[in-house]
Amino acid sequence: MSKLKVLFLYPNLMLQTGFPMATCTFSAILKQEGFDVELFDTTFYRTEETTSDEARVANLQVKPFDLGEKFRGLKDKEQIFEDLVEKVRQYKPHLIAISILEDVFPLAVELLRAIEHFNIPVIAGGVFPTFAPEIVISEKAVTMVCIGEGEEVLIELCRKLSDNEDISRVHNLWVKRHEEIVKNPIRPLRNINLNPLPDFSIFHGDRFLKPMKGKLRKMAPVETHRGCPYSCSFCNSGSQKELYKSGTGEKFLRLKEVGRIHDEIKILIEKYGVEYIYFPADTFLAMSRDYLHEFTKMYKKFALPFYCQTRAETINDETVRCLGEMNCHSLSIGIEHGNEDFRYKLLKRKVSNKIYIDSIKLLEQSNIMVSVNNVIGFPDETRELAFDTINLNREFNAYAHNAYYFTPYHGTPLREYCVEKGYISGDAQTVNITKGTVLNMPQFPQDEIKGLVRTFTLYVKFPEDRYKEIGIAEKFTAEGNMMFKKLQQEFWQKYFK
Ligand code: B12
Repeated sequence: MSKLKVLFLYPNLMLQTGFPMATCTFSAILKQEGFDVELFDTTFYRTEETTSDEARVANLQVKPFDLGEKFRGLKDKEQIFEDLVEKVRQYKPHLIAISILEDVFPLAVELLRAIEHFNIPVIAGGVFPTFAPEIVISEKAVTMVCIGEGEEVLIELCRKLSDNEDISRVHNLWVKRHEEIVKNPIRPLRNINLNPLPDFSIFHGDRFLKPMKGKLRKMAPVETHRGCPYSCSFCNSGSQKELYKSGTGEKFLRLKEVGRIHDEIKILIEKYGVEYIYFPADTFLAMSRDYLHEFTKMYKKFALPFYCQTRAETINDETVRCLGEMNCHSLSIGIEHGNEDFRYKLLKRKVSNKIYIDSIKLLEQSNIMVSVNNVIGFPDETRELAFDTINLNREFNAYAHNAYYFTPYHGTPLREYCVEKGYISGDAQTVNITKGTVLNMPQFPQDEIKGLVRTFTLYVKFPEDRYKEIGIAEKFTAEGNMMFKKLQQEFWQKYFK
């Protein structure tokens, strides 16, 4: 066979810029191996009416911003399929590799069906295929599903395809063969220090641009960790740990060597002119004191502003000092829910309200812009419980108090709970966390959840004597919408000048 050609497909939400580490890393690895790689990305097509960033602006979570001229000429959704077919016709790949998060699975299926007639093998990987392999493999257009990490799978698969060898025994893969599905065991975890600098060049250069706190920045992600030490019941990270604990007996959480991170950042600045870093770790400060000191010493030399997310328990005088020395610009903390009992029992998140309040107050004394993330519409939640979240948020001053809809992702313990309780059907498909709830709960109707998500920040920031007006703004009636618009204007004037 001539040089093996791989076409990566990245089904994305409209204008959700920022890079997926997996696709960029795979591209670098496969190029290193001597294979040819190209990409088809849906980011700049009009696949939805509004972007998730616009939904955040409407719900008063981020400052209104203008993405600028560059982002105005989006192509229509129909055009995607024509463009994709044309791309496949011209490039003639030997393998199509698609990365899928749950909320873009329907789009992924549409894309794959549009090119099914080319009869090119398709490998699907990512969090959704890992935790819902039956659903993904049952799609006719999919040939193989990768469970777990993909680096070594892709290397082996491409070598085998290139050498015309049997591909049905590649570990981590579920492979369709005749009428059966071969389910191979999980292989050991990847040593992430072996990964080369992700290849950002396969994506359009505008993918570097990301609105951060009302300003468009040239941003790139740098992977420091893989995995999370915690196991919250609504997140996929706990299930990753379980997958490998039972599959290979290994610990999923790994940290990259500081020296490797240094080299990546240096290239990002020198080669790509990056001016802002995003550390996509689930819990950035999940590191030992020694590692933190080594990291701080290394990063201080660059001191590029950066964004990261961490847990409240990791915030103390020392970590705040280190974040300051490194020039941390923005940090998110997941509050998730304001009722301790509910949080401990249902969400398996054992952190007290006191720790939340103390950690955010400590951060208030720094220059770091802190956002807190909250969720409304958890299974069994009531309006009263949601007000516990509002009341906890009223105890401190964050730059943004975000509220998202609870989303029952496949592979999370809370999804199973939702099915058990009859809040969703077993085959329910989730939607993006900014777009609505899929749970049907008699004690907490969908419209009430929607009303509270849109007014959450108002309840947190406005004095209690305004609650009557906010109550009106919760309703999706002409009067409610008018009141919401009025309060929204007032909020922007006051808090997002
Ligand atoms: C960084 C990040 C982002 C980035 C980049 C997203 C991306 N596609 O990588 C941004 C900011 C864009 C983002 C957005 C969102 N995210 Co996010 N994000 C993360 C985070 C914190 C780290 C992901 C990461 O970089 N991991 C490192 C890479 C290397 O791992 P990986 O992507 O899992 O890929 C490995 C394997 O899955 C596999 N693999 C992946 N793709 C493929 C493809 C092939 C062909 C093969 C063989 C293998 C393979 O191999 C990779 C390496 O071994 C995770 C949490 C987590 N720990 O995973 C959440 C996570 C992925 N995000 C999540 C969510 C919900 C979202 C949003 C909906 C949130 C929002 N704000 O709207 C959006 C959705 C965007 C979309 N396109 O639909 C959920 C996904 C749940 C699900 N089941 O789909 C996660 C798991 C967090 C959670 N709640 O549990 N996110």
